[in-house]
Amino acid sequence: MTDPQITLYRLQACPYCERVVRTLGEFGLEYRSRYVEPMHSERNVVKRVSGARSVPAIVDHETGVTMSESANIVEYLTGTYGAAAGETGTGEAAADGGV
Ligand SMILES: N[C@@H](CCC(=O)N[C@@H](CS)C(=O)NCC(=O)O)C(=O)O
Repeated sequence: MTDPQITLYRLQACPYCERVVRTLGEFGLEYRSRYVEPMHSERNVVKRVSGARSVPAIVDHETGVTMSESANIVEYLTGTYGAAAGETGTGEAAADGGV
């Protein structure tokens, strides 16, 4: 059995996290949820991984990408795994902010 490709750091009833969960589901991506401490000051695990205590945060073990901020995560997942990703190449537009 292989480990899921993505680890999602999340919190129960966090709408930003749910947005990422929906996107992961949309693209059929396998992920493992790691629930962080509700107390912000105690979220050392996610802080170590992403540099921030806020959730959601993801680690994509396939690409080596780690990031937080739901909008950035959704953009990354869409650019990398969305329907258009195969057509345009590698989702570079999303990765560099489309500049
Ligand atoms: N702008 C962030 C907001 C995320 C957010 O507010 N998450 C809450 C939990 S629902 C949190 O971790 N707050 C603590 C913090 O932002 O440091 C995003 O879209 O991901």
